[in-house]
Amino acid sequence: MVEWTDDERSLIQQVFDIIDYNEIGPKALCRCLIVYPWTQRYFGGFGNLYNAEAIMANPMVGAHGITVLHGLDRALKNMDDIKGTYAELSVLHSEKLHVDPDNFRLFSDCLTIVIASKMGKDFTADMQAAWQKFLAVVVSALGRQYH
Ligand code: HNI
Repeated sequence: MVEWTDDERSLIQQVFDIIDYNEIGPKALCRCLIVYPWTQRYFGGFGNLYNAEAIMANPMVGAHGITVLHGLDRALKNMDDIKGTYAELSVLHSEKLHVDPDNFRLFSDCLTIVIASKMGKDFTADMQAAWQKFLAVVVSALGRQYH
């Protein structure tokens, strides 16, 4: 069971407060698909992913980026039971979508980079520490069904 200090809870909440899902979600997923092109294999039904421009202009990628961030929102609202919250999503990603769980961390890193570039100096080291802990718990919960 993961313990959260009041400071961590507040810092994570502050990150969510500045996140515009409609902007950050698409940017984070685009970055993941561009920087780690093998992650494109799961999105064969999304149409044109031919190059970075095509990925960034693809409305299905954008929409899915927003869906993923709404998925993260569930963890924020259930900080004390992230594992339970993601039990079904973990089954979906492993058994139905066959997503390699390493990709959860790759996506998380892209998300952190997009947030850091948006927040600039406001993304302090303390905030990064709390945020990365949060994402690590999310990644572990999503990967739980694979172990
Ligand atoms: Ni993911 C669908 C949440 C990472 C590939 N994913 C979803 C859905 C949510 C979600 C929510 C919609 C489920 C539903 O329809 O019931 N995904 C998350 C979260 C993370 C994540 C919270 C990480 C933080 N997903 C990833 C990664 C990949 C991925 C890293 C692949 C590289 N996800 C998918 C695919 C689908 C999906 C593929 C189905 C998309 C579709 O619409 O067909």
